[in-house]
Formats: sequence, structure tokens, C-alpha cells
Amino acid sequence: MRRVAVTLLGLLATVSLAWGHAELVKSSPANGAALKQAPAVIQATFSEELAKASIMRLYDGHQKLLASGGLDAGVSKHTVLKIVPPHLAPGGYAVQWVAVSADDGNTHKGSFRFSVGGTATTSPPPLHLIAPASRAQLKNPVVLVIETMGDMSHLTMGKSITPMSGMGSMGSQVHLHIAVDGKVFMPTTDQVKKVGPARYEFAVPGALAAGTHTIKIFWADDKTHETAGAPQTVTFTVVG
Ligand SMILES: [Cu+2]
Repeated sequence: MRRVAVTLLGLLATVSLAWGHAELVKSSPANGAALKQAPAVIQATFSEELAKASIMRLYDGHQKLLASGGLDAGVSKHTVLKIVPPHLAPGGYAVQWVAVSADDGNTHKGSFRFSVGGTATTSPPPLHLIAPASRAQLKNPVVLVIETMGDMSHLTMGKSITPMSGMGSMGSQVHLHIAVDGKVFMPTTDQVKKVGPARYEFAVPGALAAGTHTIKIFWADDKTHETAGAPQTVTFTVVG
């Protein structure tokens, strides 16, 4: 008698969904998704309420565990598993989930995959040195004109001190380096003046001695500060 009542309640609660099996309804990213930017959050929605023991794990392309997560506390119905991943570099990822049904403890496993970036979207935007012209004869101060379609406010060291840094720098992993005769400057956002739709000026600090100088500009990796894009080099002469 009691058993029948419980079963009926269960049926009512789960409506027409499969009994005792939490099925994956949808995920974000979707299975097979090719994302331009790394996801800030990974979520999987199931067909029924899950027990706390449910877990979801994120692996990189080398099967290395990157992060794990459980029930999404932000969703009142316990049907969503969530992972807040670290920043994901371009590559392929797999998410494995173990869904434990809240009602009967049945376990169901599965996985989905997605990828981040492609060469076209994750390599830094092209960088061009418009001025000084090669072999130009200049006077101090030497002002560089740089052309890039990239948003310089997200591509300079200054991004780390803006309040929106976490969001702003999400898609970029590089910052501008300017090497003057081998001495590297990492301009902050306010040291790179926007002078056109895709043009920026940078005034070389101090006065350069009369003679020949070489300037190299390039994107550098945010973590290693190593060259992350093709450098642009110009050699010019400062006349006294
Ligand atoms: Cu740097």
C-alpha cells in the first residue's frame, strides 16, 4: 500500500521523464561545440533532480584533470551540474559527468566534448608598425604609430589594473612589448594613445641618442612574456 503511494508520487514528480535515469538534456558548451573564446562556466542540465554525489570533471586533450564540479547551487531545482574552469587555452576538452538520481540513487555516466579557439580566432591580431618608416631620419621624441585591429585596452599591461580586467582580458592572452635597442617596454593602456580606428601612438620615453636605433614590437604571452606573434622591426636614425 505504502509502496504504491510512493511510486505514484514519484511518477507525478517526474511527469513523463524516464524513471530513475538522469539523462543529459543539454550542455553548455554543447557537445561538439567549437568556441572562439574559453567558456567562463560549463553546465550540464539533466532530466531529473540529482543527488549531491553527482559530479562533473573537465579534462584537457591529454586526459589531464583540470577542474571538477557538482550541483549548481545557483539553480534551485537540482538538475544542473556546473564547473567553473580555469582559463582554457586553445585545444580540445572533454567533460565527464556522473549523474546520481536524487530519488533512487541510480547512477548514469556520460560525457561531452568541445574545443576552444582555432588558429584564426586565437592567434593575436596582426600588428603593424606604421611609423617610423624604415631608415627614416628623425628627431626626438620618437613616436611610434602602431596599427592593429585588436583592442589595445585589452592587449596591454594596463588591463590588469582596470576593474573589468577579469572580463576584458578573457579572450586575450597577450600584451604589447616594445623593444627599443633591445630594452623592453610593456606599455600600459594609458601609455598607448588611440589616434585612429585601429591606430595607436607610443612615445618612446626619454631621448634617443643620435645614431641608428632598432625598434621591435610584438605581442608577448601574459604568463611567460615570451614572443607570441611575429615581431615587427624597424631601423631608423635619430639626427641630433
Ligand atoms: Cu611582458
